[in-house]
Amino acid sequence: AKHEWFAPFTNKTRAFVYGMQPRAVQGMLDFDFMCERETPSVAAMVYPFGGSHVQKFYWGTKETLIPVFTSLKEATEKFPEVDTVVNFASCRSVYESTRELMEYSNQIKTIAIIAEGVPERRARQILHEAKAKDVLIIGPATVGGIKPGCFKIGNTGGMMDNIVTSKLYRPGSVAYVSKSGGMSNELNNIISRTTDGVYEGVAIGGDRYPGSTFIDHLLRYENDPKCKMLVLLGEVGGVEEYRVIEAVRNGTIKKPVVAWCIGTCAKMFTTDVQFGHAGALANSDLETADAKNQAMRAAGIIVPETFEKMPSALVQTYEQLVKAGTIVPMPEPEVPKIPIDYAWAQELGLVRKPANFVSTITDDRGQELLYAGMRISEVFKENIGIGGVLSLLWFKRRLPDYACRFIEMVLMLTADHGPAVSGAMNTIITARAGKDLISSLVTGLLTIGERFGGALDGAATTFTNAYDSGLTPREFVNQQRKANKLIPGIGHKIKSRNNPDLRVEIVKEFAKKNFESTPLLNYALATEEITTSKKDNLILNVDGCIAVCFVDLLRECGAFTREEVDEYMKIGALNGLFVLGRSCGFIGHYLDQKRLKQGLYRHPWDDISYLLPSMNPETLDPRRVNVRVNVSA
Ligand code: Q5B
Repeated sequence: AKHEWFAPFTNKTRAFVYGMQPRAVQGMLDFDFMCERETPSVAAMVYPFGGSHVQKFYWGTKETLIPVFTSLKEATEKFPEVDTVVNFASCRSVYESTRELMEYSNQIKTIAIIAEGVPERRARQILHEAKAKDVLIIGPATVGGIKPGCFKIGNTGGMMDNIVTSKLYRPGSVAYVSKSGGMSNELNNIISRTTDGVYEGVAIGGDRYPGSTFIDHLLRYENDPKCKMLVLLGEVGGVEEYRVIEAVRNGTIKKPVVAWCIGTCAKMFTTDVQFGHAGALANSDLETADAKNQAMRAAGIIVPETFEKMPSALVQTYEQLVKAGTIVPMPEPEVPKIPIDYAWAQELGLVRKPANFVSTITDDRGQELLYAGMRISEVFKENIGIGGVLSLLWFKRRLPDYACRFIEMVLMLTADHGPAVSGAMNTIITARAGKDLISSLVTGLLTIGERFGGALDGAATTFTNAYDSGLTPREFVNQQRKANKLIPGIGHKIKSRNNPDLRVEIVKEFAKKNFESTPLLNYALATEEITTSKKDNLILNVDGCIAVCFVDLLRECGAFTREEVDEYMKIGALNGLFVLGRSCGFIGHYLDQKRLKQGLYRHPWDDISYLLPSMNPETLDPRRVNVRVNVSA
């Protein structure tokens, strides 16, 4: 967009942000929206890494997309109207990137350099080249600048509420130049309280060799008819204020200037003091704040006695300009509503919303991860083991030591039962089909169910109901048989009374030794007496034994109410023990197959009976055979 030389920023200014700075971009867009700009001031970001893409930002309460280009060439081609760049490159790369930006000086006319610590030699080279190419440089080591109602460089002005308080959403008549963001914020505040507000403000940066200086900006303000009053906030160190004095003396600057140089306290120190900015050190008497304040006062610049008297100097000067008709105060527009980010509003306690999820077991938001309220460091300090961790994550409480040991024992003895069991088979076949660990593990886990490994909850519920309702084991077995139901937890494919499952023996022994009492286990063993009298393999199996012992544990350890125990049975906690334990084995089988480089498995034909209907339909379907028999009879 065309603009006068003295007004590089208008409400049409479009900029690139160089570097991945989404917060700064959002701040600029929020400012634009507040100022009722028609288009966002940020046209695109330029970021050499990660490929060109788009990023989502807020435009008021709606969302908009801002492109990110990896090259300046692409960005300038796509957005020929952009003439300003806010360069967030670090002090290490800012020289190269600024020089690259200046290669587009037919388009890019203003560059703000934010980086601190730019080597002075590099800063001087940039300065020199920018002059030759007629590019305005603001910085380095600056927050940038702001033109109310028009444009904001990066993070200038601070948070949105600060911008509103300082009325930076609409133009005033006072333009200032300072060195840093902090000084600018101070001026934004003071000027908004003492005059009709800021027209424009630039912080030139605290280094010794800023790309543009006080005089460059004050001359712009002097020539800008909309600016009526100038403010300069300098500091100890450097001689740039003398160039302003000269301009006032020779009449180049005619508008009233209110000025102050901070750092007058330097004289209280016996040695030379380096203040915060790299350039804030007086190398001669001329560079002291006192000398500069005196010289400015002598030249006719309005310099208060102290910085504290700056507001009254501003009020006086402003009122004179109003009286003379130079400034005509405008009616205040409505204070714009600032859309606040949800996260920030929540932090301030301004909004609440019902959460979509509730969790009561872990919390990772604080400095330390919590398991049911227990710090992870405590988990290790107290050495609670995997049984203790499980008691926290599954049952949300610390269980007695013997209970934790029982959990660990269950995990250990269900960890595997060889490659032949159905779940392990599935894992192995899947691994051999070339699938990954998770897929192979999951196929094994999906096999766990009522018949294989997943009979714990069923066994717990069935035995408990029978016991609680006062059925004798015999009555219980008969009832199940009558209902044509298998008893979960009874029976095994290979284990039997003559070939006992030693895992079951270990569980029984532990429970008998450590639990308060084992009424459910006793009941299940009495049931086993009956079922094994029918068939040798109808033993209390590993699922059944763990299940009844676990109910005994939950009921007798004193940590749970009866309702809680019932709920854990209902919601599948007990099957969780087998699932977790057996995952160890399935992963082992997966790794084993991969290690052995086993190829794709194909089941041999001779292990499958192929009985297809077309071969001899009448003999294949027993129902048809019966039909034939009946007919012939
Ligand atoms: N009958 C386990 O069946 C098996 C009966 C029953 C009353 C019963 C079967 C069963 C309940 C589920 C269960 C967990 C399928 C087992 C595990 C983990 C594992 C696995 C591993 C590991 C065995 C023969 C006769 C019939 C049936 C009667 C059978 N079960 N009566 N209650 N529960 N159990 N699953 O040998 O009159 O002749 O018709 O489903 O607890 O999975 O190592 O392999 O660590 O990985 O094929 O240990 O018991 O018996 O079906 O031929 O039946 O016994 O009614 O009577 P079988 P079937 P009848 S542990």
